[in-house]
Amino acid sequence: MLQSRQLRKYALGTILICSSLTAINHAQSDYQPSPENLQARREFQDMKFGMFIHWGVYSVLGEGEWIFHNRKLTLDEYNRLPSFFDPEKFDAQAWVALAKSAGMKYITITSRHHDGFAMFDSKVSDWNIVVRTPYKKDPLKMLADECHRQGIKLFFYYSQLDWHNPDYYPRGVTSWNNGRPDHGDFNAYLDTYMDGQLTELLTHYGPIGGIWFDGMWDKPDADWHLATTYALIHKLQPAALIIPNHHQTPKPGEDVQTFERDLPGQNTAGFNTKYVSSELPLEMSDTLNDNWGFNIGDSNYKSAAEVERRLVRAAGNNSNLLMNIGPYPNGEIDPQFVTRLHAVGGWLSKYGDSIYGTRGGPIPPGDWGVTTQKGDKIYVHVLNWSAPLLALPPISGKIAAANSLLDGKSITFTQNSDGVILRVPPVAQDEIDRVVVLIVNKAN
Ligand code: JFZ
Repeated sequence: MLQSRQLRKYALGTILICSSLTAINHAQSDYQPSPENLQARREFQDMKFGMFIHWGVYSVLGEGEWIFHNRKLTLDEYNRLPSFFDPEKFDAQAWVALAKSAGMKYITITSRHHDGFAMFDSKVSDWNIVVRTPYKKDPLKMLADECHRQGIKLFFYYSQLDWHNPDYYPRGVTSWNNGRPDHGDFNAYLDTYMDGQLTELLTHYGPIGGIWFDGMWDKPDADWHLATTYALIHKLQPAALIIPNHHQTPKPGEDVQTFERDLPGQNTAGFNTKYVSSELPLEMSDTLNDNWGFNIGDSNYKSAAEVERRLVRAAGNNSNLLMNIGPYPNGEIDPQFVTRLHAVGGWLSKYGDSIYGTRGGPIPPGDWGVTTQKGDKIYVHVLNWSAPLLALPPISGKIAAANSLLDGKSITFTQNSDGVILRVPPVAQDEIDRVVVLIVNKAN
């Protein structure tokens, strides 16, 4: 763990320096999002809460998805791993039902991570689950079918960084000597291998929510052929959203700006950009414990209340929350995750109106809480305020009524040119978010 964090810090420094010096990628510069794409962006924003899933052959070793790198394994050693990855308990129906019961509206799953191992039936390379594992089946196909059946959108995480393919050459900042030859054809890697797999993912699994890219930071100076890759995706499925985790200002052709383990613009993690797009939908990803992939030594689970708070803060910052779980190698999901997700779903069944379909509200987020809005309603989420009166800055429009979301009881308020004062209800038992609904007659 420590080792991997240190390395990431090192990698990060290099990335920041390199990326500030060079304009690296020629993205899809003449990109005009199609009407379907713009519609998909709005639907994406409405969904607000998604399930991130990191699952691969690395899950067997129970030390996260960077184990190949962290243990400095050779190719020959890592190649043994798929032969004992056999997720006999994988149940697509149960996974999707779990996401739904948590109030999540979409799933983003690793179709392949940095080990390059395709968790789907790929004809482009035999380094995939169907050929190399005793399981022999395509879990992404089962998951896609089940998502379509249960009305959940499915996105594919796809690592552009590859620790396995020799054509990923020259190698990047995370490389080590794992036995790959000192030559390779990066253009073939991008145009044949990667675009070939992306074509499979966008043609064999029905309508897909989009592709969540990760790993460009490994070779910040490389030409990633983004223009052709992004155009290919938008051609195959115009509504598919391109969501790059490159921690930089969005490039043309990209449809969502995503932030890793941080609220948009708040770079506490140290590797996110402070620039926040006012145009693109926003997303932040986070982990339910401290790891993405299954780590047997990680019991640092966030409580349901903590997840709810993060979701509310994300929504108040006009962002989605993509919350990660790392399933076991046998396909089961840690019961510790399950109980927490069920609890969050229970909370959302009461408070969901103030989250789903909303956008960030008119009042800047503060330590006290955030606001969201939808139609003529402003939802005031009081997360951290112990006094009976809460004073807020002025808002445009006249408040016609103020009610507590939980019980519909009316809330006393005053509104004048100085702002709005609410008499917030006392905290009910264990209530993490007191939501006051303001009905506002918009000023003309
Ligand atoms: C990346 C992956 O490496 C990680 O395994 C996981 O999939 C996450 C969602 O995305 O995480 C990163 C990427 C880059 C840095 C740190 C974490 N970085 O540059 O410091």
